[in-house]
Amino acid sequence: MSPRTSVVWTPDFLSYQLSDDHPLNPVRLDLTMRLATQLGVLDGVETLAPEPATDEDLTRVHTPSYLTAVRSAPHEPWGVGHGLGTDDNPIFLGMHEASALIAGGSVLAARAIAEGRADRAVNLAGGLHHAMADRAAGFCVYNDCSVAIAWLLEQGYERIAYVDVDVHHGDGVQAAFYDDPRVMTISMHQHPLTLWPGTGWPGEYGKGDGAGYAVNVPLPPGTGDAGWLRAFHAVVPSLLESFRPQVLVTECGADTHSDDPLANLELSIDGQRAIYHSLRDLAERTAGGKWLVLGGGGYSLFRVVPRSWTHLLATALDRDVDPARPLPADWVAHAAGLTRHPLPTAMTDGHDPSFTPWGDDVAERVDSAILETRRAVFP
Ligand code: TV1
Ligand code: CA
Ligand code: ZN
Repeated sequence: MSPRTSVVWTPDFLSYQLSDDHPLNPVRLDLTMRLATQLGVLDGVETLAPEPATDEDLTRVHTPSYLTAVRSAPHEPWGVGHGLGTDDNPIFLGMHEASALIAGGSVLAARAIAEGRADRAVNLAGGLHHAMADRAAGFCVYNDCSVAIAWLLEQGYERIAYVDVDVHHGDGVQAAFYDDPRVMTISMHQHPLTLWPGTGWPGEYGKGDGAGYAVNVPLPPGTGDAGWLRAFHAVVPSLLESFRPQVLVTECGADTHSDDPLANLELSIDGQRAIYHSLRDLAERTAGGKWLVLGGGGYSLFRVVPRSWTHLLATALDRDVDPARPLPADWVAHAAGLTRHPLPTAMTDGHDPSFTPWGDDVAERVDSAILETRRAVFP
């Protein structure tokens, strides 16, 4: 039987705009939905419109005093604290409402799966993995990933796996469940010595009952498709095979791409497409086909995110898009009206992600990262 996939979407997601010149520009979501629509990926797909997460949902993860601060910040911006009012997390009008709507979207996606109405559910506006219990961080106000996982635990789920392929460490989700063996968190990311937030060392493996249920794979700057996939396949499948999650939750930030302005990995669209296919395969093989797909970072707004996440949507819908597919002229014309950057012409970067750069010194350092992680989590 082919899996049923729900897509959570509302144009109101575009109101999560931290500031005019902020890298997390919602135009990337608008361009993705336009591209997926114009390629026919969303034909006949019913989208689910979210409600804002309730205080009950949010306080499974966040403190009540933080919610009060987020609500009041736009009106009382002085001395609000909680990480609010920084360059990364500016205060904006409607901040609570926009952030709670995204978290509500991830809860709705989780609910579609829990109620058996869907096997897979996607919220591309989600993936705000840095927000902590009591503070905003790294463009993230409410941690929708953690809020959705906490909701699933509340329904009685006992094993949730969270796999984070964003180039940044999934620190907020790791922290929320650090001592909880019901949630296995795995983050692949650029090495903490070279990228904010500076955590995600292999030695961070969980504590108390949760020891062994946090996994970190730091990758050297310059890691490309082959090295990234090599590290992933050396670590993630065997962990999920033994953990046997009831739901696989994935944070699918597209900021691993070589064009991304915020980080220094060197993946291509083709490598990212291969990641999404591997995640789908793992959901099928290890999680009974239950797959909750969240967005995340991705700051090459025109050249990368729309193509990468269109492949992600297509993967979740089992409507894989041929990399050779040209971009629709209407989409290119629309995007060309918004940027002076040259636009891509096809759904590929022309890379073969299975190509292995033998002898490359980055490959060697990827291998030592793999060994370090394996030593920490396979005692
Ligand atoms: C406003 C305008 C904010 C331009 C932030 C890059 C900006 C960054 C900006 C930026 C930027 C970071 C730090 C802050 C150390 C801190 C969605 C004191 C050109 C999931 C979050 C990265 C990644 C935060 C989020 C990082 C995600 N990098 N221009 N800020 N400073 N913060 O380095 O994981 O993708 O860069
Ligand atoms: Ca990550
Ligand atoms: Zn990121």
